[in-house]
Amino acid sequence: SFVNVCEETGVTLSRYMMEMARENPELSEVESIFSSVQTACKTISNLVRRSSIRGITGLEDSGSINIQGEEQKKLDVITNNVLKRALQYTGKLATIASEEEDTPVLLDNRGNAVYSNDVLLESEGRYVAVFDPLDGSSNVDAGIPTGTIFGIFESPEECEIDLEDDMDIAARQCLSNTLQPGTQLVAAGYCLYSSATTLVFTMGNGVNGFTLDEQIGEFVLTHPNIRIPNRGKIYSFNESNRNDWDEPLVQYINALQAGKGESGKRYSSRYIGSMVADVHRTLLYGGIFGYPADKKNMDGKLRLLYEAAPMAFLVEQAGGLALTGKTRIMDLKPKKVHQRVPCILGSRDDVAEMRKYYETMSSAE
Ligand code: P6P
Repeated sequence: SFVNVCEETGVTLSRYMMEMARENPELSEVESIFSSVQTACKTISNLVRRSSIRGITGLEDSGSINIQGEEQKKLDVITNNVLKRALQYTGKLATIASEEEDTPVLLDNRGNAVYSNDVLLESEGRYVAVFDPLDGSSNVDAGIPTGTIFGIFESPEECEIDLEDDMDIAARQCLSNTLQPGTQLVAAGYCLYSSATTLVFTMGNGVNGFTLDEQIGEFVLTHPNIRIPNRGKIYSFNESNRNDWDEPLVQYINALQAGKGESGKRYSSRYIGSMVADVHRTLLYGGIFGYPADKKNMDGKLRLLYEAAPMAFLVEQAGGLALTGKTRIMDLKPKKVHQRVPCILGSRDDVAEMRKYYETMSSAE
């Protein structure tokens, strides 16, 4: 199984990935995908830092609305193209799905989208990449942290095609390539663009964090083998939605605010409103983060395929839990690419305590 490689801090990501590929030949193709991801993240970091200087802040001039119904920012489109190009020219990807793409895109080994309305050419890529190129982009003009979230699946050999839909054949083919549960993830990670640019990822055997050293232009290992504390003292939710939350969650948060939770201590509230930043703090400091279901959004706001599932993989690999309330997020198979899911994740004991409220109150119903 996976042989972990050198863990001394300071080793570059490029060297880490070369050693990892040498020790784990079955992951050597993932290494070239990671090489393209890290290059894309360096480019995105630069774009975000210099967006005001380069005049690429604000909304997309065309006033375009993405499939989520959100106004697209210039950086949403630019960063999506950066990541898409970096990934497709690896020649390792069969399909990519993005928050900023209406439907998944099937690629040939030169990285060109290969489907048209009727003919589906063969694609030699073995993997599927799913990503949110700039999560939290609504915050970027105010200098608030943002991030890139990505997940890598193996591409299934065959794909059932449902001829009922009105999408062209290849889009249907791609769609089923991407609709995989988090348990099928081969790798997942995020890149945080904040006071530092930090790439945190897992390949199924622990979580490692690399920080961009801009003096040498390399990510270097700074957070080997990240383990989330079993319990924290921070809860991280958008409390403006509190009146619409499930009752179990309201009771749980009330207990934390009154110091009446299992730890007996009052928790602090920290909410940045950028998932990557809130999850990164939760991974390092412990505590609980969530975008839960509410009466207005029964499935919450975060997307299962390219936000909640990759983050759930990371949190579980670091020793934490990631649930919809009661159900394990990684077990959920998406029905649609942009499907939303309630997402509550963090320290094992904090999330387990939250789950007790759901189990106790729903069984009482
Ligand atoms: P709200 C950003 O738009 C995002 O998708 C996540 O990064 C973040 O956790 C959430 O939405 C914030 O949503 O409704 O609290 O502003």
